[in-house]
Amino acid sequence: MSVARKLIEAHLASGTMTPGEEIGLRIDQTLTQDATGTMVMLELEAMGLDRVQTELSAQYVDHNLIQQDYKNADDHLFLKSACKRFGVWYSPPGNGVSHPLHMQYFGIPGRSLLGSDSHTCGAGALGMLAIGAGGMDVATAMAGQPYYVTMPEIWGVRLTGELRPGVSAKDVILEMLRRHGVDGGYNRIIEYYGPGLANLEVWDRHTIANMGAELGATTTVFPSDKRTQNLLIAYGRADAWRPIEADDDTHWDVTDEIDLGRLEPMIAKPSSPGNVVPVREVVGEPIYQSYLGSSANPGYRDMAIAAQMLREKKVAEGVSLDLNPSSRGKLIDLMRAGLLDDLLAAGGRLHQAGCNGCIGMGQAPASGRNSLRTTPRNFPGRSGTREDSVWLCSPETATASAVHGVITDPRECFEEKLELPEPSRPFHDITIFVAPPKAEQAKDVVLEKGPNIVSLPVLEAIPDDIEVPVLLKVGDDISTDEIMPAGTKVLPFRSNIPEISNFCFSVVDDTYPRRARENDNVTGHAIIAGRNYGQGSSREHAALAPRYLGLRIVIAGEIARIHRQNLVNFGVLPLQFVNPDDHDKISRGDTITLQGVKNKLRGGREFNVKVDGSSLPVRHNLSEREIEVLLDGGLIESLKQEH
Ligand code: MIC
Repeated sequence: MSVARKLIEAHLASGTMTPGEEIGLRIDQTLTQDATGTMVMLELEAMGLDRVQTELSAQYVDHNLIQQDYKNADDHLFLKSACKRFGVWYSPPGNGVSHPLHMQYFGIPGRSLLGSDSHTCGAGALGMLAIGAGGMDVATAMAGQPYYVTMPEIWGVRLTGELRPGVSAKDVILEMLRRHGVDGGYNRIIEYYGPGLANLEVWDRHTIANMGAELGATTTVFPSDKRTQNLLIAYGRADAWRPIEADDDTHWDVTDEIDLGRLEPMIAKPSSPGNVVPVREVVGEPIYQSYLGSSANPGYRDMAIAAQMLREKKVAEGVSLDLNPSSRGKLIDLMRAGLLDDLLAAGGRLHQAGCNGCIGMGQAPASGRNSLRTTPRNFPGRSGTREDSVWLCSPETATASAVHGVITDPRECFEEKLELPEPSRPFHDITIFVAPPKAEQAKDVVLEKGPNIVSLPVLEAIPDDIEVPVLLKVGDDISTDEIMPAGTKVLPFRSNIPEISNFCFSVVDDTYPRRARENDNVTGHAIIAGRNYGQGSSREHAALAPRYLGLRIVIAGEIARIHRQNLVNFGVLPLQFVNPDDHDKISRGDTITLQGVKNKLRGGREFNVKVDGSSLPVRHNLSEREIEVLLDGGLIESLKQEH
């Protein structure tokens, strides 16, 4: 068996491990961050939960750090009180990004982790079954229920050889994206194995696992081996280690191989993580910004390599070198090693540990100017600048380019490989978290709700006969950043659905919220989309806010896993075209009619919808459980009805 199947088998609550079938997974740990966590806590309140039922749940404040008015700060207080109330560990602002912190402080090989952030999969680096999901699914797991997902195929990627100087883990995942594109991992778990692993530290593996999300994969896993053990020993957590390896005769559903020794520096051009080419093809492009850090390059080595490359050098005039340490501890480690000096003396701009510009919270580039980033995503406008031009690359490429002021192949900066040993005593101090109080004390804690914290809207169930206009038609690869943007103007409203819904689709068509409100008084509406609709972030706001505005049906070429689950959780019917070309046959303003929804969904996978009188075949891939959730009016209603 593969590591992935061993992990699934150990957590299987329902179903069989047949690819394509729905399985239920027992969840040991959960992770939430502030941008999705406020909704999760409101959902726990709406469910009437007393105390979390997981082995461990942790809540991180890493997104909304700007505090330009009371909203972010109110959210932080709310989250802290909710953590005390429900029995969750709280990580205050300043500690850093959820993913590296969780892996370092709470990660345990062999355990399952569900997180309301699509990059939760980063913890797969430690041999965990770590999956990103929408907030409602995480709230349900916190309440002790299984997480339901389609049993994925296991995609074994054999690594051989050793990375050459100037090439690093980011180039491995960019090569995967070059080969397979942003939907290459659909309904698959990517598992890395083979002799090349011996040369990849756990933080390198984290980079590769993190951006498995960009391939649309259910998750990524690595074995738990000697390197995993060494990492846990360094953090004083030796007891957490246990070995987990794939068996020699493992059967893989899909296979691939990468010779690390032949890999060259890669870069994703604007504005998709799948738009990857070798760096050598784009050298000489002038740059405005080089951005280091984020959950996609969170390790000590990722900043340390930049510091070494920058020693006694200066950043080119006019280039902004933005330093975003992933955690308080990594910043302290760099400082203790004297490397922070090199970064700052060269001209770096130091930002606080957190998500920051990765999700458009500051550091937005000048319009149309090239920004090179080690972050995981470059969807249009995500940086905060509408006409942005963001490229994704390794710390080596970002640093070499910062020095020269143009995109530079970093291999020319290395005569030999630089040794970057992890600090022998890295910073690790559990008291940077607030531990949850005992159950007896927790009962009396009152949730602190500032004026920006608005309870969940009550939504009615889907009617049995639907007749709705198409209010929006979009093409392929629309990300949740386009459906429900983030950034400084929008993110502070994550705990306020009526307010945040005003920003829905503003990148694509800013008349949508107004038109939807006008129309919702009448009937509700439909959205038509192409392939890979809803890729990217796990934010359930991308389902809940359009639903609040009256969205009833999405018909798409294909809907990305987390977004599809979020639609179901909030009672929106996700359908797919049987013939992808039918996308061209529907226009904005057409009327979609579907009569007898209940019988149609229960009666089979394919049926016809009427589009302005003519019939089009559509299909659903809902499990029986999901059909009932949908007909009940969403997951909260469904859970209430079970009681
Ligand atoms: C992202 O990369 O888009 C984030 C920040 O991790 C999001 C979280 C969010 O939208 O709050 C995600 O992927 O889930």
